Amino acid sequence: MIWDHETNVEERLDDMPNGVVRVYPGSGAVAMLPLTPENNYNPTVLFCGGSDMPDYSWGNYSWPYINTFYYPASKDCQRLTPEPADGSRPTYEQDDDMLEGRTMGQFIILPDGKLLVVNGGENGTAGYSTQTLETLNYADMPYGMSLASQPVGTPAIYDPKAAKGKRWSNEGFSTSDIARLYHSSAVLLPDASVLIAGSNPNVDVNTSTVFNTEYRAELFYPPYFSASVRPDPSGIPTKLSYGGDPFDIKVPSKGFSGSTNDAGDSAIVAVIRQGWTTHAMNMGQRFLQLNHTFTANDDGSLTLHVAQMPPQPNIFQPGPAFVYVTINGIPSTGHYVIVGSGAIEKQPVGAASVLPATKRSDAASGSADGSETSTDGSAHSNDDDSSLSTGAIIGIAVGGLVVLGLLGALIGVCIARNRRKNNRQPTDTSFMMNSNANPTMAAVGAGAGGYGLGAGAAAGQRGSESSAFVPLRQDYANHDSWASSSTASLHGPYRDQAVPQPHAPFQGQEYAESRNSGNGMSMDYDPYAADSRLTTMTPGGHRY
Ligand SMILES: [Cu+2]
Repeated sequence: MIWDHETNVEERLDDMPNGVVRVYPGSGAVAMLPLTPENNYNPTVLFCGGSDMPDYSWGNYSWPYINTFYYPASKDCQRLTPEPADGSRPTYEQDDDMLEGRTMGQFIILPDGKLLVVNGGENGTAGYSTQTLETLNYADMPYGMSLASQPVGTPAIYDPKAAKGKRWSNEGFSTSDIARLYHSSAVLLPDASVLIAGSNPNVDVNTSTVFNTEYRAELFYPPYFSASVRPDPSGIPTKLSYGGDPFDIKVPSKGFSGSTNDAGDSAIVAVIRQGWTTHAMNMGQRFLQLNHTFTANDDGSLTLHVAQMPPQPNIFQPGPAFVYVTINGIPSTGHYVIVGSGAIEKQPVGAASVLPATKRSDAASGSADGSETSTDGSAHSNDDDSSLSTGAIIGIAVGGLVVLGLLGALIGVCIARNRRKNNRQPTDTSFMMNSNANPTMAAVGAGAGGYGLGAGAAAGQRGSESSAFVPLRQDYANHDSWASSSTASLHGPYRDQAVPQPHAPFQGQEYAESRNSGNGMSMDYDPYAADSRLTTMTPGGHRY
């Protein structure tokens, strides 16, 4: 459906091909592809996975009519450009299948313009229930309340610019053994790693069921962390306007390898809004590539001449974002920026930035060790002790992790909810995790990749260092230890807030107070759980 909110006119689009349901509880992974100068900032949406269960299966809003947890999730992907540039009617474009079926997969747009899909399950749907029409008793439900099974522990990366048939890769990716099903989350961090947390396909905290309530968080380091150095740009403004004068970003030569001309050609200056994450989606997630030209300086450094935001506030709303500069596929850290006025209001709009012509210098080149920062397949050298090791980069990244106010939202809410210390740290991993790394490596073949994945880089080697899950160090039993390692306030303002009555705006009261005498649940936030408070203590056969 396309809705013109100014005229309040709806235009119904064709049904999703192949009968795949992407919305809850099919819950496919959905993201807007990067908005770039090449696509003239015209949005295209990517839909992957979900479920193509027959209509009958979905049930009656109380429970599904089939045992969803045995039904394979979809691997189908479609693209849709809602407003084609030529004015034609929007049509779906069949895209490459994912490497495995996924329900509740979640897309994270990385600074290099590729999309990471994480989390989810190979079978079933989102939601939870105490029964299905095929399994009438809760005691007989094979995965407790979970309507999904076979968690997918291996992320995959989708390259929207790759040729069809070569867009997906998970070669060398490590696999988490933590199930991330319903109520899981992920978000890109300023260091370009991805924070992954959550999962609770149960009506309330449940630490003893098969897919138990999950408090452990992890960091996933995408393959670009195999680089020994990353670009260290300076001159990134703290505010971006819609149109207006361009600005310069300086990238020292020690932050990249190879010719400076190539570095300039490869550069991506991306404005990323990570979005607000829950239920395996990031609402408002955006990636916008600023236009640029460059000057290759004789000292090897690179000066990027960068346009302001396109003069169209509708495609990237005002407010906070991060700017990453990616050179040869290796991103810098993110620099915090305010887009437009930062407020929801009419935005000043200037003329599109006019950029100076590119000036090349064939003699200029970066001074970083070339073995680990290029993306063109050069050999990966491990015997070079003059550069930072990969471990060093990851170590630095971990050290810098918890500095984020942004994250406070996630962490603070988690802590507010994790009141009962005894319930913490479930470690049951007795269920089957699905690690497809090896089979799909074969399927994807050597052509995939592009992160310095050189001929000399054995998959096993990369698996151990270029993409990795790292448990987030934390002490759930002691909030002070969080506080001491974080500048984010754990006591406010990121607390559950009261919703005194349904559909009322937040009142700013602390939810903890209002639920002290209640059942300790946060169902007021879950539109699918309107009557779940009635069934907290004794599962009574409802689907949420
Ligand atoms: Cu929910």
